[in-house]
Amino acid sequence: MIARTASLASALLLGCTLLPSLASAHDFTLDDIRIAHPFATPTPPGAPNGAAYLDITAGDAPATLVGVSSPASEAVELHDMRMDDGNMQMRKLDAIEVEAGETLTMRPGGGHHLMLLGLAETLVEGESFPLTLEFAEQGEIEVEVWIQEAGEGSEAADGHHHHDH
Ligand SMILES: [Cu+2]
Repeated sequence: MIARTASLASALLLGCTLLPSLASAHDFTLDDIRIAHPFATPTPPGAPNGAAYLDITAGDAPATLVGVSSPASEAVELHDMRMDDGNMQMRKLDAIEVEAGETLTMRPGGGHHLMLLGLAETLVEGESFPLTLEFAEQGEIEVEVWIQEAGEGSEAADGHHHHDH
């Protein structure tokens, strides 16, 4: 468990300093829940785990995320990462509740994220994979997760930052 925790933490910390470029944001809706730009950061070859991030905006009713699954990994857990006594601690949550009208933002480097445990394949930049989110009241929605490096742009540049490859 210690080795696993350490590798998870280092994978997450890779994305700590900069946010991914989200110039081409992609959104999904389920009832009045909005899921904005799901993404995952690339993993080194052989890495057992990865992490995915997305924003959830609840509509008139609260949105309670109770389960996530994906062919990209054996399991997907809801995690929260916080500083505790100077150490980054990750804990598993049974659910993530977003109040009506609120937005939950997931970003590398801390807070909520979706932990991909037991990756089927290395997460390679430029590729994507499906992810199914299950909400307590509204049911399931499948979203497409883009794999992108967390090293370009910034939150301030979101929507204004364009670049061609
Ligand atoms: Cu985690």
